[in-house]
Amino acid sequence: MRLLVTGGAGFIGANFVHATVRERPDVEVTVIDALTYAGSRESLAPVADRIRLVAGDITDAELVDRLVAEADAVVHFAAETHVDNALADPAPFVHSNVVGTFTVLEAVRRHGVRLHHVSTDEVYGDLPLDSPQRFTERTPYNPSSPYSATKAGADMLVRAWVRSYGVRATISNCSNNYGPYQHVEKFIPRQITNVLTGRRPKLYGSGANVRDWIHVDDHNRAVWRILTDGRIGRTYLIGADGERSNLSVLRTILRLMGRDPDDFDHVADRAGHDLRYAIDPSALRDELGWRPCHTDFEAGLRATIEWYRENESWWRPLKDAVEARYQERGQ
Ligand code: NAD
Ligand code: TDX
Repeated sequence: MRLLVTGGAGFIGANFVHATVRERPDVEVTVIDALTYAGSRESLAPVADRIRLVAGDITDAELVDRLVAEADAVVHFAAETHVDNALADPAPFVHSNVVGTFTVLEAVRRHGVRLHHVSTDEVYGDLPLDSPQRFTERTPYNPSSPYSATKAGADMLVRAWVRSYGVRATISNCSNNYGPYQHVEKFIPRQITNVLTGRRPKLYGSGANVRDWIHVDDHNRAVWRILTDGRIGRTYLIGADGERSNLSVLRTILRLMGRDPDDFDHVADRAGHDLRYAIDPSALRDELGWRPCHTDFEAGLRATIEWYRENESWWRPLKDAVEARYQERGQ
């Protein structure tokens, strides 16, 4: 199989490429990635001689058309992904997430190539705390931020291209990922690297907001299951029953790193901050038999902390600029 991976130099995409090279030697991987601030060649360095990396933008229709024509399937991760950046400047989100997905769709339509589109649970908006309600495939879209609105728009384009043009696509909406190679702007790596650089971790608001955590390798195993056995036109929700408040995740990180669990700062809350995300993954489990392997969150967090300790050369060059930007925003 010749597989085109968009955004393969980012967090989830790079882990996907590593796992694919490791576990599926029959798959020929080409990555297209614009190598924005969020993508790096270093994330693919361990597999560099086993894949082809094309530096390019997914809105470059001619380039995308050429790469799609050479592929049997496309897994589409490329996107602008950080909510705080979207609040500060939404323009790149419309460009990459909406126009980028449109460009990929037009190419797979022309060449009849199978597409899996990677999306987020944030398209469903948020849920009240302490309620049994969780997101399912039938939950109406209700995005809150410019990020989730552009991801929702991209999902809608995929659905329309399936129905109107018969494009062979599936969609997955996953909860919050953690693991190696995640950019230090995101919650868990930011706090780990704050401790490692002698800074105090920063919690938005009271920390009562709940996220549903999944290890990135479990997400990527689900993507492979859907790519091989998913029903065309279907949306699958991916989650691992990992609901936790931000406060409890932060206190666990501090404890695992040998710090006082109260040694952090409360900072300005995020505008429009979604309260709670929670995925009901039963359709994926029942129909495709997928189960998460990383069911011990604390063990996964410990391994992630270890990875950041051992790979300072990967994140250190990014850290000061990220913190300077947060400081400007009072966060
Ligand atoms: P990331 O920001 O770490 O990586 C995104 C990658 O896309 C980067 O390598 C970047 O250079 C590339 N990219 C951005 N715009 C591009 C463009 N116009 N052309 C080509 N490449 C471009 O993001 P991530 O966390 O790995 O997320 C990957 C996908 O998974 C996204 O679609 C995101 O919405 C989705 N997702 C993420 C999470 C999460 O918790 N991180 C959860 C659910 C879904
Ligand atoms: O320093 C921080 N302090 C803090 O309390 C940061 C960076 C975040 N937070 C909070 C905000 C959120 O409630 O932690 C939670 C997680 O924040 P992010 O890592 O920014 O993730 P989130 O906004 O939940 O979105 C993530 O999950 C879904 C990804 O960034 C998205 O790309 C994905 O679609």
